[in-house]
Amino acid sequence: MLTNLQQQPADALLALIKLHNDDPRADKIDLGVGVYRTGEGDTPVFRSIKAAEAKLVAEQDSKAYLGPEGDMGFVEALMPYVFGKADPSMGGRIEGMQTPGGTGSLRLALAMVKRAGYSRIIVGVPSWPNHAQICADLGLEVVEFNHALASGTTDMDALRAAIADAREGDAILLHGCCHNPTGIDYSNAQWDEIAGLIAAAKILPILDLAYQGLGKGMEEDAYGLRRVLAAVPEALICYSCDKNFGLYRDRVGALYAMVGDPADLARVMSNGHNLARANWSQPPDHGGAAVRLVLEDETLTADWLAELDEMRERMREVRAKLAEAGTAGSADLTPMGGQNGLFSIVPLNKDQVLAMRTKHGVYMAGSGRINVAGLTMGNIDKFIAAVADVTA
Ligand code: PLP
Ligand code: TYF
Repeated sequence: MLTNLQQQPADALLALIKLHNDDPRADKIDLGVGVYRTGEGDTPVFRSIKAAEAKLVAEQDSKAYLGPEGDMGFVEALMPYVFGKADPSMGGRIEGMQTPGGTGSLRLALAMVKRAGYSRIIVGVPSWPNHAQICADLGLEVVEFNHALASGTTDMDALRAAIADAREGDAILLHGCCHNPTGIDYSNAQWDEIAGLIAAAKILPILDLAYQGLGKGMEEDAYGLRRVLAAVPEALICYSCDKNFGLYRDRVGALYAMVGDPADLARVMSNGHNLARANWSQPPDHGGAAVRLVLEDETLTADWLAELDEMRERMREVRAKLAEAGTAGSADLTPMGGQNGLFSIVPLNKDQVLAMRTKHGVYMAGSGRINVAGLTMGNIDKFIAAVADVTA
């Protein structure tokens, strides 16, 4: 019977890791999977996390089960950063739970909306492929709209039309900041409008915040999310700490639900707990505990924020250098200067992306997406020359 199973494609992004590793060329460049890299090309463990981990090893006296909600100290310590310091639970309307990464959070959020009776999820495309994959696995219909224009700005008309066409009882999945794969985010003025549109259409916002602090800053990157939450009665928030604490493989995330009446919160969250038990029982503890220890300690928190500043500044330098290059062959790199986070799309077709890899040893996603953090002052000129060559 198991032989009835059909062959499934490998994750195209994760497959690039192996292709890159197997390439013997010394000057190859990995711009594939989205992990931050320093100017030396490393993805080190954060100083603040190393210190928290040392403390954890010294002080942790039990590894007994915590329950499906995970480490609630971690979940609550994060809330002022996500929802604002003034009233992080919005009057007792928001509660969270720990999940295995942002992916686990999205899985729970989408399973929860399915259970609540939603059947359609509105998603701007292109998006992170796992959004559509999880929806497909849960039998949720994805209604697509165009996220961005070739000129490098968001396609507000497409978003307005998608919301105008929405039915009451649809949900909309939006990237809070640092859009993956385009790097093209809504401006604050656009978020103001989006919040009103979502509220008027009475659709459920699901906000995916996987890169807070990697765009413009921790507060700035939460603007859209907070604006939408202030306008609507209910929302789900899918959070990842895997990029902004550098914890990728430790799988650290959280799911938050906001409801209109605090009296409904425990019942709604009991569905998150119940779905977690059916999926993974309990989240892995280590990474979330390390984040909690960082956030409970003023010195470690300050160091973590300084590390985030360094990362953001380095990516800004790379983006400024790309924009400064202007055009490479027929590809306009200028818009990348104003885009946010780890990703941008180089306007290349499939053959050109393949030529980048085979001829120049530059590894990037088939969509033309690059991980901006894969570029350094040592390899950026080679990258720009390669783009010029394949688009000449
Ligand atoms: N959401 C988006 C838009 C992402 O790009 C990612 C990927 O890294 C995630 C969520 C989930 O990240 P993780 O499951 O690694 O925490
Ligand atoms: O888009 C990226 O590169 C990151 C990392 O199945 C990632 O979001 C990519 C693919 C995947 C899981 C994480």
